[in-house]
Amino acid sequence: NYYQQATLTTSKPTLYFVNGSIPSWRVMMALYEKGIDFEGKRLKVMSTPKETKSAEFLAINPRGLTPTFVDTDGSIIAESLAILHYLEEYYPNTLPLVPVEKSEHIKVLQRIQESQNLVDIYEPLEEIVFKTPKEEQLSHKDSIIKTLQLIDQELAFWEMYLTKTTFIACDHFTLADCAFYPVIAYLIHRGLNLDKFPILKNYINTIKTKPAAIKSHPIDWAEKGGKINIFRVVNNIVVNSNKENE
Ligand SMILES: N[C@@H](CCC(=O)N[C@@H](CS)C(=O)NCC(=O)O)C(=O)O
Repeated sequence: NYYQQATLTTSKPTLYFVNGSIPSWRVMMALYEKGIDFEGKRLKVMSTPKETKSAEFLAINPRGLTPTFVDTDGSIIAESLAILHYLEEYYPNTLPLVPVEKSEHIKVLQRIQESQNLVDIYEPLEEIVFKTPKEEQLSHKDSIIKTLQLIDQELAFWEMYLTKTTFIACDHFTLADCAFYPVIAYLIHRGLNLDKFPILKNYINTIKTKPAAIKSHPIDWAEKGGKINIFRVVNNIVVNSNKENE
């Protein structure tokens, strides 16, 4: 009967998300851009125990990670990039974000995966700043220098891509922009300086004004950047370590 059905299926899909996290941001951007109505369920990770590790959420995703998307038919899918493809496939009557034309199509597929490179390269910096005791941080100088170099090398690829097309994969907004923009916007929030990459800077300023970017922007994030400026902290570690060795 009607009431039974109402408890079994929901009228809107649910997105479990962590505020300010790159993977959740990617999916939200696609949902807003495609115009898919959803219920967002924010899980807190700063509290102990983390809400992502509650029994209720682990029953939905045993890894206890967000984003996790629960569709109206009960389908559950995790992993941000997989969810992007899922939305494209299973919400066919929404704004398409993967072009049909082959040369554009393959670029979108490639860029979606490539967007993860920058996340993977950057991650050690957060490890050092957030998870390493202060007195140990100086010993990571070499890995910081290496990581900063790799970030620059990686950014150079994206700068080059943007000399060829207006958006990150082709001349219109696609799933690749949903995958990539939150990565670079997050790094900027953490203090990344894009002065060496003017085209990328310009791209960010364009995307930033899109309704989907505004709506998916992390809650309570000030325009001036995060409380912890990762890039400033690691640069200070390098400078202080050089002083110690003088
Ligand atoms: N590869 C995953 C990464 C997901 C992930 O690491 N999510 C983090 C937020 S950035 C999370 O939910 N963490 C919760 C926890 O650590 O308990 C994806 O792209 O979706």
